Amino acid sequence: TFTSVLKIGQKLNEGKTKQIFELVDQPGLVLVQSKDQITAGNAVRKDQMEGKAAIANKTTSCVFKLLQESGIKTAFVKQQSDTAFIAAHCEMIPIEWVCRRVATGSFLKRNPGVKEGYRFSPLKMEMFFKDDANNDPQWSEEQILEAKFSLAGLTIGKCEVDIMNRSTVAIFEILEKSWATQNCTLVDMKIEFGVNVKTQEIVLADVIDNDSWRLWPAGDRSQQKDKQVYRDLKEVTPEAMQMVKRNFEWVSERVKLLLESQSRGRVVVLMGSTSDMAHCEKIKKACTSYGIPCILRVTSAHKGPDETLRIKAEYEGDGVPTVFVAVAGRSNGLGPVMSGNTAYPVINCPPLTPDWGAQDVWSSLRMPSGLGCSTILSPDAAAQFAAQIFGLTDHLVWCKLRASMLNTWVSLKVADKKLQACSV
Ligand SMILES: Nc1ncnc2c1ncn2[C@@H]1O[C@H](COP(=O)(O)OP(=O)(O)O)[C@@H](O)[C@H]1O
Ligand SMILES: *[C@@H]1O[C@H](CO)[C@@H](O)[C@H](O)[C@H]1NC(C)=O
Ligand SMILES: *[C@@H]1O[C@H](CO)[C@@H](O)[C@H](O)[C@H]1NC(C)=O
Ligand SMILES: CC(=O)N[C@H]1CO[C@H](CO)[C@@H](O)[C@@H]1O
Ligand SMILES: CC(=O)N[C@H]1CO[C@H](CO)[C@@H](O)[C@@H]1O
Ligand SMILES: [Mg+2]
Repeated sequence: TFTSVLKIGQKLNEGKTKQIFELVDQPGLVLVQSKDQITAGNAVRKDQMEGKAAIANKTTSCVFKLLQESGIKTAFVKQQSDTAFIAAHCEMIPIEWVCRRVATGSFLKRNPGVKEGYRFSPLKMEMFFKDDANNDPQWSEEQILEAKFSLAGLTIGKCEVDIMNRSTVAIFEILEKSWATQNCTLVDMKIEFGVNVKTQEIVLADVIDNDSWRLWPAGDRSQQKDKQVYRDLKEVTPEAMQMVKRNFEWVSERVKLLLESQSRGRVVVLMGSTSDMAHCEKIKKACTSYGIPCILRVTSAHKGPDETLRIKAEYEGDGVPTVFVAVAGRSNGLGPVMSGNTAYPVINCPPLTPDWGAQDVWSSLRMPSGLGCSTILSPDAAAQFAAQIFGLTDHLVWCKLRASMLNTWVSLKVADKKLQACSV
């Protein structure tokens, strides 16, 4: 058997909680090694905590897996060992992006008069310049712009700041939604971005672990499971450190559950004829990209209504939440007949042709009373709408929709920036 051994190169960086090593055989990638040490108040308090690195590794890898599967661009590549993972080599942007849903901690000190528990909707964003010597001062957008950071050949300007701002909000919402499945409130979070040295893309980098967020089970501060427990310790005793470690373990066990779907739905596409197969395959492909199983069936409500209703009963009978998509050209009898006979949602997605499309579409739009089917012409959009229905109860589907919205926004932003650069 062949075991690949990582050739560790020189140490590129070392901070309070981790070391970064070059990988000799994998240019563009680095090894991120956690240290068995917990710090608070900028390392004034420093205690070794055996096993912390392993727990942190587990937490980070699960969280990054969740974000990556959702479609968020991150530096994370793969887990290497108990205490280390491989990541894209980044030049780090020295700003901590803090995102808050509930006011607590340092926010209350900086904003006297605001009571703990104040809820931010929209989320509250704050930026801090990473500068230990000055206790990480809060920075305005203008201060970041004036700093004119240049990393891996990319200058951090308005476009980049906007991208990080938007990404932080999306990442928060994804983690918040995921923790909600465990009845846990994500109170606030801090993250860092880097510029991927190979692609010059801004990606979520560094780590996300208990150091990075406040988690309140059942929204109850007294049950907090994050590093705040450690910061709040009056005295560091072995028993107290055990409690902190147990809390961290609690998180690292729960965090695995975030990757599990809470409900399983499916899309059933009914087509009036196999001549619509290509159209239906597009719907199926898009469903699959959201992680939703999609089944294709052939049935005509005009020519075999008994069979249409039998197929309907098949999918109503096993308790799996189902969205039907009806694909029928010319006169769409299929969607309306389904809609009149099932309580599940029905989406008409008629394959319109240029010659008669303008007339045919009315068979999907003008319904007898009592029918609630919707009509979406694009196969991708029909799948997206089905995903939005499942996203109400399945956080993994919701997270993919949320990340996709962010990525679309970022692409537009980058396209506009390129266009402006060309026309100068
Ligand atoms: N993927 C990466 N590529 C390069 N540097 C990284 C990467 N991830 C983290 N780093 C950097 O590694 C250093 C060590 O991390 P850490 O111990 O958290 O430092 P700090 O004490 O400054 O928070 C930091 O400067 C961090 O920005
Ligand atoms: C981040 O986005 C929010 C909401 O769009 C906006 O109010 C805020 O000014 C932005 N901050 C920065 C630094 O861009
Ligand atoms: C969350 O709370 C609800 C209602 O109290 C309960 O039914 C459910 O089992 C809890 N879920 C978890 C994962 O604790
Ligand atoms: C070996 C070990 O404990 N490392 C773990 C780090 O976290 C990942 C993701 O949970 C695990 O797969 C590794 O086993
Ligand atoms: C403590 C810390 O820095 N982060 C913790 C967050 O959660 C995991 C899971 O328990 C811990 O292992 C981490 O150390
Ligand atoms: Mg750090």
